[in-house]
Amino acid sequence: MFSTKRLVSYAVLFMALLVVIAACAAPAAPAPAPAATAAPQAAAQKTYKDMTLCYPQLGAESDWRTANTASIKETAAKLGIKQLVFSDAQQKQENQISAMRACIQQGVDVIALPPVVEDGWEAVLTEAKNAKIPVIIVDRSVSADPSLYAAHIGSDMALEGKRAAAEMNKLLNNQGAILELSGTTGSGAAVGRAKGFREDLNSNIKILDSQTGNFTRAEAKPVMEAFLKKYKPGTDFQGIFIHNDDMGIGAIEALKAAGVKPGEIKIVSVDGTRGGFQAMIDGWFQADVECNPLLGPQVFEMALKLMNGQPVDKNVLTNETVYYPDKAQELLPTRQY
Ligand code: GZL
Repeated sequence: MFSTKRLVSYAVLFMALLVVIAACAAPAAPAPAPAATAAPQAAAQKTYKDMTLCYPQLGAESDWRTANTASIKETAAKLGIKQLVFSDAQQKQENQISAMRACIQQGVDVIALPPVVEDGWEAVLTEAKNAKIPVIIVDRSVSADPSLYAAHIGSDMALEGKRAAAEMNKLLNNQGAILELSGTTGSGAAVGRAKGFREDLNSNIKILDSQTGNFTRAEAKPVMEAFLKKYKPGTDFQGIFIHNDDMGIGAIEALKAAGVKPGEIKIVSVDGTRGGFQAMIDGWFQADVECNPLLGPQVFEMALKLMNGQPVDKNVLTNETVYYPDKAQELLPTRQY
């Protein structure tokens, strides 16, 4: 028989064995929790002082364009942005594209492009996108795929054309013949206005002829002179649709020289500049469809949102109206452009 002493030793051995087995089978103690990591710091919000914005302006062809340039430059100065990279393309698309490429090279934060014409922007917009530089299309539209730019801010040009047609229908009592002095060929403004005008012009009013005056006084005057050699005012045509006030002022010079009196021919213009208001006061224009150039505040507000990765509306259209001679004298002193 085992002595008591031997039994105790066996028991101690057995217990030790149990402890060893339990230790081997016990799951490993969980690793200590990692030290809590701080939440990732939200990227600091960019401010206007951080902003370098590229504005490859299309030209200086009209009072509207001058006011648009002033709105961009004055807003940039007021907001105290880091840098406005401004250039004037003299109404040439190749100059605008070169200016954009220089801005992409510079690594600007945002490009705001007022495109001279609708087509031909895919390549440079793709380059900007690949460089992760958002592009805002300003004023006129582009035909490029909307995925190639962040947003458009500007006027509904077709609506402006429709408004002009409604005025012409009233002025000509829904019958007769008119001439058209259109804006820059292929520009979103001229294409849209012509389209909207034709959609809503009364079918009893004939568009006798249409020529471009490229949105300038200097180019519109000879076009009107040529029209007057071909068509008798009052007899052959009773009205003129003119795509902007500057061309209207050029046309008035030719009408005056041909002995036409204010009001003999019904003229509907577009923009609502001071020059257009004066032409209404003098009896030459019977209506002026508003097209607002003062887009600076909206452009910079949207640009800052884009810099901070915030969502923006894809198409921001300006609210516009039609102005008439009976209010022109009273409103002229209030006009900002
Ligand atoms: C319209 C703008 C046009 C104006 C013209 O939004 O692009 O260009 O109507 C200007 O006066 O030259």
